[in-house]
Amino acid sequence: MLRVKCLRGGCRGAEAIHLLGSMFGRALTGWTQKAFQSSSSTAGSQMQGKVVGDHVTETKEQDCPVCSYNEWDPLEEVIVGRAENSHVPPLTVEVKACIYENCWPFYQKYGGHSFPEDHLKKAVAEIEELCNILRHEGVTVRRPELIDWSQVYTTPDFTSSGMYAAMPRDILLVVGNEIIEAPMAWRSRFFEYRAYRPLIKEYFRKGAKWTTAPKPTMSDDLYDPVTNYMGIEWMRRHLAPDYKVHTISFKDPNAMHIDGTFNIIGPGLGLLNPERPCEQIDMFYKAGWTIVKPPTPMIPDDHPMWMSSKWLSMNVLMLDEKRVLVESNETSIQNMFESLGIKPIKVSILHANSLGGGFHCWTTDIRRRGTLQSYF
Ligand code: ABU
Repeated sequence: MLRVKCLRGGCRGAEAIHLLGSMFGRALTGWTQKAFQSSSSTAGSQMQGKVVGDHVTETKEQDCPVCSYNEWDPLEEVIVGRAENSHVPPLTVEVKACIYENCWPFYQKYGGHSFPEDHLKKAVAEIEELCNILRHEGVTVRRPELIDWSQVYTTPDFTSSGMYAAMPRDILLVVGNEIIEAPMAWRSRFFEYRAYRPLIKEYFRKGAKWTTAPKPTMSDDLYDPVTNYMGIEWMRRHLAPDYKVHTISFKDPNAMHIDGTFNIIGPGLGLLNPERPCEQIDMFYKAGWTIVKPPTPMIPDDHPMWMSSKWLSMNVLMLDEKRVLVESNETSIQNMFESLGIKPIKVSILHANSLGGGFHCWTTDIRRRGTLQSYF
C-alpha cells in the first residue's frame, strides 16, 4: 500500500474519508467503513506549475511546498489548529451520530455558545506549547486564521452557527503535491475552510495542486444513519491510477475518525485499538505488517471528553520513524513506543483533547521528506 495515509472515515467532517462529509456515517451494524489509500506503483518525479505574478513556471515534485506520501517520513512543515473562539455545535442529527450520549446534555446546554472559557484558555496555551515544541524539533509551523465562529449563517438548506478551526486533519488532506479540501459532515463546520484559504492560496501560488472535493448540500433528507460509499468512490476515482483506495471496517458504535482506531506509524507498522477490531486485519498480516495494540488510555475518568473517546492516547503524530509526539501523562503508551525503538516527545494537551482530538487531529502534514513507495 502506498500511501499509508489513513483517510478519516466517520461522521465529524471530512472525517469521512477526508471527504464527502455526509457520505459517511455509522453503519447500522456498528461496523464502520474506513478507507485509506495506497499506491499501486512508485510514481516518478513529476513537474508542477508555479504561479509567479502572471507567469507559470515549473517546479519538481520534491521542490513543491506541499509534498507528503505517508505519515512517518521526516516532518518539515505542519499546520496546527487553533482553539481560539471555539464554539459548541448545536445538537443536531449529524452530531448525535458520533457523540456519546452521556455528552448530549453538554451540547444541550452549550450548543451555539463558546466552549467553557476557562477550559478554552488552557487549551490555547497547550497548543501554543505544542507549536513551540514542534519548532524546537525543527518543524515549520503554520496556523489557520482567527475567525469568529459565533456567527449564525443560513444556506438554502439549513441554518447553523460555526464551530472551530482546531482540527486541520479533518478538512485538509495532502496526497503528494496535492492539497485536498474536504467537506464537513457537520453543518457547524460548513464554512470552516475559510480559516485555511490564505495558507492554501499561498501553497497554490508556490506550485501545489489544490482540489476542493464536492460539498454536500446538508439538507435534512441527505442524513442517514447508515454509512454510504460515495465519498470513498469519489476518492477512488480522483486518485486513480496512481493510488489504490482500500476500504476497511471496524467495530465502533460511535465512529468518528479512524485515528483513534487505526493509526499507521511506520512502514508496515500500525496501531490498532484493541476495543475496535478490524474486519480486514489479515490483509495487513499477509503483507508482513506488524500490528500493535496500544495499552488502555490513562486519562482520568473525570476529565471532560466532549467529542471523543479516551483513545486519543494513540492519536499520535510521528515526527519521523523514530520520534513521536505523545501525551505527557500517558506513560503506558510512552513505554510501548520505547519498546518499539521510538522516542516519545512528551507534550500535554489534555484540555485541547476535550475538543475532540489528539496530536494527529490537531495537525495536518504539509511537507514530509520522502518518496512514494508501495507497502503491499
Ligand atoms: N479523531 C478522534 C477520534 C477519537 C476516537 O476514536 O474517539
